[in-house]
Parts: sequence; structure tokens; C-alpha cells
Amino acid sequence: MQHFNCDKIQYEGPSSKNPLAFKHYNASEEVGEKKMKDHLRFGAAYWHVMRNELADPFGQGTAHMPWDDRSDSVENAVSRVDVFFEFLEKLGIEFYCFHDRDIAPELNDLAASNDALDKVVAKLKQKQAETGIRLLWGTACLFAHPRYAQGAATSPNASVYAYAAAQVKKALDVTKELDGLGYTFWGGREGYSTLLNTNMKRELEHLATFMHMAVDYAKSIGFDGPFYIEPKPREPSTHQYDSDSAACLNFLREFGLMDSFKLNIETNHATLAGHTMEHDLTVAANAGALGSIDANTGDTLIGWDTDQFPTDVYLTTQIMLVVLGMGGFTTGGLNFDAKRRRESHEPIDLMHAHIGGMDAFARGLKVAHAIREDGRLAQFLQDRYSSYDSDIGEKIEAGTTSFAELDQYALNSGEPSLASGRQEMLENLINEFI
Ligand code: XUL
Ligand code: CO
Repeated sequence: MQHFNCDKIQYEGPSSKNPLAFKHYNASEEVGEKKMKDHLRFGAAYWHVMRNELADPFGQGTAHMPWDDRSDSVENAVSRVDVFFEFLEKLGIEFYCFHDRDIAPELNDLAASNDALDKVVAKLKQKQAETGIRLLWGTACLFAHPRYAQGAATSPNASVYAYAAAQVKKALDVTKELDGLGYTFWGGREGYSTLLNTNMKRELEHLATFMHMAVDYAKSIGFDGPFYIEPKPREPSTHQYDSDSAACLNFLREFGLMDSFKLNIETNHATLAGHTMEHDLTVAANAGALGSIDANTGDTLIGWDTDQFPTDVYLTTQIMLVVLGMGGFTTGGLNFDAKRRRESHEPIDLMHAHIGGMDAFARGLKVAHAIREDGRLAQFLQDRYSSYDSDIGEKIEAGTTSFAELDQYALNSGEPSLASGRQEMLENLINEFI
């Protein structure tokens, strides 16, 4: 049975007028050393594709999918899996991500919820084996249920903390069972609404202990990770502890977790933090900790996490410049943590949305590769810092000089002559390739 009214989406090239075709994403085409699909490693988000009815704070969902009876039954959950894999196969998306509660319902108690999860996981495992599609990362939903209203691993209530740990333990078991490549922590409720009722120090220590126990448990079941932390500054909390790349790295270093964790950077979260995506990616990459990407975009006219599909080639170019610059993904990929607008409620809109995102990243990849091949941007950067390649600059970088020597140098050399930063020239250079 077909749930999406289309055949497998094909590459038809830039002159195609077919809205259900790729114009730029040609999975097996080589860009540099690798095929496009292996550079981009696209993933789809189970929560948006299968479970998002597109409600917003002012109105109910508009997207009631014909295959979904909207019940919390395990049968309904299992039958969604077939639809999801049809969707992935038609787009040629080779990875996916989920929260425990997206794929299976939360039932009356933890044991019943775990049983439901096992039934759906068995079905996912079967579909993975049939198709070769893989789990990019799994996670536990520690933010939707009312018990997590005051946090999960940062809850003031130790019983809630224990419940969250049990949920992560099970989510790790199923991620391992599905041969998942990674495990993500997004701490939507790990933060606070007011400091009047919050012991920030204790909460952060509890969070670190929780992550250490997760790492220990993963080792005990032979899951070799990596773990990812996904930064976001706020929403639903007023302040989320994992607010941006720098804050996450500081936390990981303070609590001795750098060996087991990398970051999963999401565009709309970076911009909510007041950064560009390029910035948060660069901070992570510089620490050797850029693991994976949640590919979406925000809307500068709306101040919240709109999770839109990325269509801006300038943005995808900047992202791919960082990804290529670090030598590409290893375990990570580009997971479309993105949803359709509330107005786009038909199943086929899921196709249009993902085609657009995949084409935008294909163009970003090609542009970024061409910029790197051209070499002028890299050369400019190298030249800009060339005074550190010899003489006094070389000594500064090697740590073999002192304030006394630099003082003598400054006294002898007179006023430095500073070259232009050439921002506008470099912006023009990027546009040459776009
Ligand atoms: C929320 C968000 C999450 C994480 C996984 O803003 O991005 O869906 O990606 O929990
Ligand atoms: Co995300």
C-alpha cells in the first residue's frame, strides 16, 4: 500500500520543472572524494515526520495523517513504521532519529511503556534489515510528560530523577538493539524558570552525575557511542543549562565528560542563542567536538524555535564549509529536525519539504567544495595570520617569548602597519560561487 502519492524521488537536474524531483541532490554523484550522500548523511526526524500534527500555541493540529488512527495503541505505533520507511525510501534518506515516546506510546506505567517500545523496536529492526536504513541517534523524551515539568536530571525531586534514568537506560538499550550510531541529550527541561527556587550548583552536579551513569551504562552494554549534547538557550525553560556550544563544552570539561561526548548543533538553537550557525559549529569543531547537525532554520521575524526546513543556500554553504573543513562527519549527519508550516498539512508536503532541504544542502556542499578547491579564501586566511609564522610571531605561538621581549620588540619596531580585513571582498568571493 502506498501512503505518499508519488514514486521514488529522482534526480532530474537543475532544468527540471518537476516539483517532486531533486534539482541538485544526486546521491551517487561524487563531490571531491566522496559521494554526495556520504558527505551529507541525511536523516529524518520521527517526531516531525510521523508525530507532528502541526499544532501551534494558538491552534490545534491541521495534519491528521490518513494512516494514523490517532490512538495510543501499540498497533497504531507499529503500523506507522511502515509508512515512515516508505517515506525514507522514496526520498533516499538513509538515516533517522527518534525519541522513545515518538515511536511508541507512554502507557500506564514504566513497564508497560517499555513493553510497547520493544514491540515497535522489533518492527524497526526488521525494516532496517530490509532497507539498510540506519538509526543516526536515539534519545529519550524527558520533557513532554508533566513529571518532567521541573526538570528530569535536574529535577528537585529524586524520584523524578530516577524515572528519567530508567527511561534513558531503556532508550540506550533500544538504541543499541537497533545498532544506533549515537545517543543525544537535549535538555529541554534541564534549566530553570526562576532562580528563586533553583539551586543551580546542585542541579548541574546532578546532571553531570546522570551523564556519567549513562556513559557507564552504555559501556556495560557495549554501546560505544558517541553521546551528543544538543545546545539550546531556552524554550521551554527560561534558561537551558546547555545553552550554546561554549556552555556545553565548559560543562563537559568541568565534569570530565569530553571523552564520551560531542555536540549536536541545531541551526535554530544557535540563532536563538544569538549566534550564527557558523559560529556555534566553529566553536564545536575547534574543540574536536562537532558530532552531528540538526538541520533546520528559524525565522528572524518570529522569536521562537520555528524549526523550518533549510532553503537558504548561503546558510547551507556556511555549514558545509565547516563540515568539510573538519574532514566530514564520522558518526553524525544532517538530521532534518524541521517541520512543515501549519498550512502545509497534506502528506505530500513532507516530500516537498525534505526535497527542498536536501537540494539546499546539495548546493551548499557543491559551493563549499568549489570554494575550497579554488583556494583563495583559505589563502587569504593563511596570509592574514602570516606574521605569526616567523620571527616574533612564531615565538608567540610557541610560547617562547615574554612581555619583556615583546616590549623591546615594540620599542624597536615602531607603529605596526595593519592590512585590511577585506570583508567585502570576501563576501563578493563567496557570491562568485553561489
Ligand atoms: C527541540 C529539539 C529536539 C531535539 C531532540 O528543540 O531540537 O527535538 O532535537 O530531543
Ligand atoms: Co533538535
